[in-house]
Amino acid sequence: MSVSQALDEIKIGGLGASRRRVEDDRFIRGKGNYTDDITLPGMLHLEILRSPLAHARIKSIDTSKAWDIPGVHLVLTGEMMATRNLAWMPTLSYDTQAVLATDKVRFQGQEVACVIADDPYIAKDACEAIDVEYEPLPAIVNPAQAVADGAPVIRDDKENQPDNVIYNWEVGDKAGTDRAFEQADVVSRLRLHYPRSHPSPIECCGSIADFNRATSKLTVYMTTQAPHIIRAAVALVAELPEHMIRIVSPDIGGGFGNKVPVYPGYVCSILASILLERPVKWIEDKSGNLISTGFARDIYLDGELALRKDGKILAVRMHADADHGAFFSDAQPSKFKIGLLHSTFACYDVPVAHLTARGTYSNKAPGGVAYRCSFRVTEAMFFQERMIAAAAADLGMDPAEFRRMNFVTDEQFPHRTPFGFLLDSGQYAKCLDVGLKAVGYEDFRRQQEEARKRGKLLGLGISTMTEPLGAGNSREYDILGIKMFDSAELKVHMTGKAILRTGAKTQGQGHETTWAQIVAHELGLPAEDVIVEEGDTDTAPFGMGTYASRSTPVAGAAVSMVARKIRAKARRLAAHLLEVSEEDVEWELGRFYVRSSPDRGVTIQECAMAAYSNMPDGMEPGLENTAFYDPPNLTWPFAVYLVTVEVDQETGVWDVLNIVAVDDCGVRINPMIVEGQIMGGLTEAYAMANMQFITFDAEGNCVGANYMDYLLPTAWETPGFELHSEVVTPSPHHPIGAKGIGECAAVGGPAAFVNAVIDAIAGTGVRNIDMPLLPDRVWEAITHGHDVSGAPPVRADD
Ligand code: MCN
Ligand code: CUM
Repeated sequence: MSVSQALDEIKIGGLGASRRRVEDDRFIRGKGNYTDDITLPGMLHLEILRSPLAHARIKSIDTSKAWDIPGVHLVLTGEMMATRNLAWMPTLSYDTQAVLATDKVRFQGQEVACVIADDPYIAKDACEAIDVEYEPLPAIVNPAQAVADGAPVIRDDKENQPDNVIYNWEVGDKAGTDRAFEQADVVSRLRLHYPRSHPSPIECCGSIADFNRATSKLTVYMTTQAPHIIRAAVALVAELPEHMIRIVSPDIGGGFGNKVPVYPGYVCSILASILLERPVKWIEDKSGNLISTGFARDIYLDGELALRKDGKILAVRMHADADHGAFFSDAQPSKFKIGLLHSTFACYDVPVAHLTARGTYSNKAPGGVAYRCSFRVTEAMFFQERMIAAAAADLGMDPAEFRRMNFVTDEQFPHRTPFGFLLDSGQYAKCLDVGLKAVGYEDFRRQQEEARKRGKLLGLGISTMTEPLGAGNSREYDILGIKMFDSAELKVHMTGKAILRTGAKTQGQGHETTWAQIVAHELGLPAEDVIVEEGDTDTAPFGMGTYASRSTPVAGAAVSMVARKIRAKARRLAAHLLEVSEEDVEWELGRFYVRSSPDRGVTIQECAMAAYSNMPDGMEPGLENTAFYDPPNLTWPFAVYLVTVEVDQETGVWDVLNIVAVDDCGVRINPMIVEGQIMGGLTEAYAMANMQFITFDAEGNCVGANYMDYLLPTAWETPGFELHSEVVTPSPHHPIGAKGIGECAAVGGPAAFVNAVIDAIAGTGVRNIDMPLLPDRVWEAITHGHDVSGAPPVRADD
């Protein structure tokens, strides 16, 4: 793009414009329209009774007192759900999940019954009036307990499930990896636990189901990141015809993966509305959200690097033990049981690798995948970068140099990883150089030496990452057999104003702003002339929703493609208006002109008018179209994050001195929004590394299901960031060269913080402290010179 073209684009809010977010007008003014803002005539309220125990047999449930409370319309239990075959529902990972417990409760906070009443207070009181008699069973809170001899079988509801193992899975070349290890000069090993974490968006989950007996139509307003998938799931589970189901995602107050799964509350509100023929609203409270929905991570990683003494990585060997909770309900679109964990070490040129993974049940809320993650890529990159730091230390090599010598080089793209992924493009060494310069690497190392002599602990952590973003393509990715692609529909009105709809669903990422910029880039219409709508299955074209930072790589690409279809038709209209043949018409941003006399031209707006008022003979009127986009590959952004810290030896408290981020996500549609995504991701990374404590005791009690322990950093705690955008490697297969960015900083960030703290205490012999690096853990590591595990169960006095 020439400079003058780029300036023209900025003028109309096109590609590269840091256009202000149009959605923020309503959000900042308190005029958003969230699920809980919606009130329908005659609407009732649903509250859920949750299990206080992690594992117990249900002996009896007495709901009679709840029914007697004035204002109560319905009390639902598992037994009643079972009469409609709805006590259990299928999960997106081909398991089953209890909607309301029948035989046993399997985690603390599990849904046992629910009450539908005139208002939420009556419903809550009535929940408390329900008597449940439990017979407690021993609880399992980690994979080692799950597979121990004599462990109670959690899923005794299932046939052919004699134990707590969900799967054993492997990928890579075992024999080749074994051979490479035999030839290694040095073998470096690391084990760690990536703790449970929770997306905790500001808005909790909720739904309003509205079944209309007269029309037989079910409308559900709900907090979902993927409305069309929910429609398919409701059609299957509730056995309702698909065209009689309308799912609407209104404004969403943050998703972060929490709003991908299907929750019992949704199902109960739907059934209640069908039974009562009135709208039923369910809005979760904060503790309900924290204790029962969408956990992520909880994985034990153990791996080895085979190394040559000059620093070359010869092979990677890795084992993962994933704790999935009581139901295997991962909402992830791959056929790989462990998600995309095997994207680990993708940015390094590793000749051979082997990964094994085992999934187990435990007495915890189901979870495993979704929190700003692209399905275990967060764990993959965390392990990779912690392992790289440990290996560099074992070799006595500089960690930056060690990375550089093992990176996939610019000439190697497209690069096939040993686990089978195909990397599209990147300039890894260049990003690292920018980062090292920005952080003042050499200088910092000198300061660190000097400070150490004075008994002060400074540390620098590096994390580099690449991430497979943009599920699918449809050849390799599907959900319940529905192939992964996405869509966009563009309607250009006669005055040149337009409405764009996609199959994605923004939850704060800014699609209403950025999609209009893509249309502006492709058609030359000012972005402000394009409104963007998502989330209503009756109007939006079919799409797979927003997660895995797939919107830009897939739906965003569909936006380009549909705009190009519109432009192709506009070209025919232009030729007609200019009275020349189509081949003689040239395009520049917003205007067609005659090649031989560039002064003779028509604007895109004039073409739009002609589509309704002056089309050539035989041409179909109107200027509307739809595009479905099936990406040929994932997009692979790259990033380098550098963090410097000071650790206080006496207390274990650590402070961040500096954070430098170099992100290459290809072409940036809206640089300001991209920076916002990176800052948000780094804030979450900092929170996970520093302060977010949510775990379990030996009885399976969830410790930290509150914002006193599971801290959300505010502007006060959050350090400042220095962001760099000078490296741009377009994705070769994306129509505008963009790659995803939404998760990168949350994926790559945590290792930079942990590496910084471990670097600061180098010399103590400590290889690992599990997140969160709470002061007492860091203090213990320094004082006793040993690793500190964060694996549950925690001691009662913790
Ligand atoms: N963008 C851009 N140029 C690029 C890439 C992206 O301008 N080269 C813009 C996009 O147009 C979009 C935003 O950045 O407005 C994020 O785009 P993308 O990387 O495609 O990610 P998605 O839109 O698919 O968002 C999903 C991603 C995920 S999976 C989680 S989890 C997460 C995240 O986004 N949840 C979020 N960021 C979040 N941000 C907010 N505010 N709220 C959430 O719930
Ligand atoms: Cu994995 S959390 Mo996001 O993909 O919605």
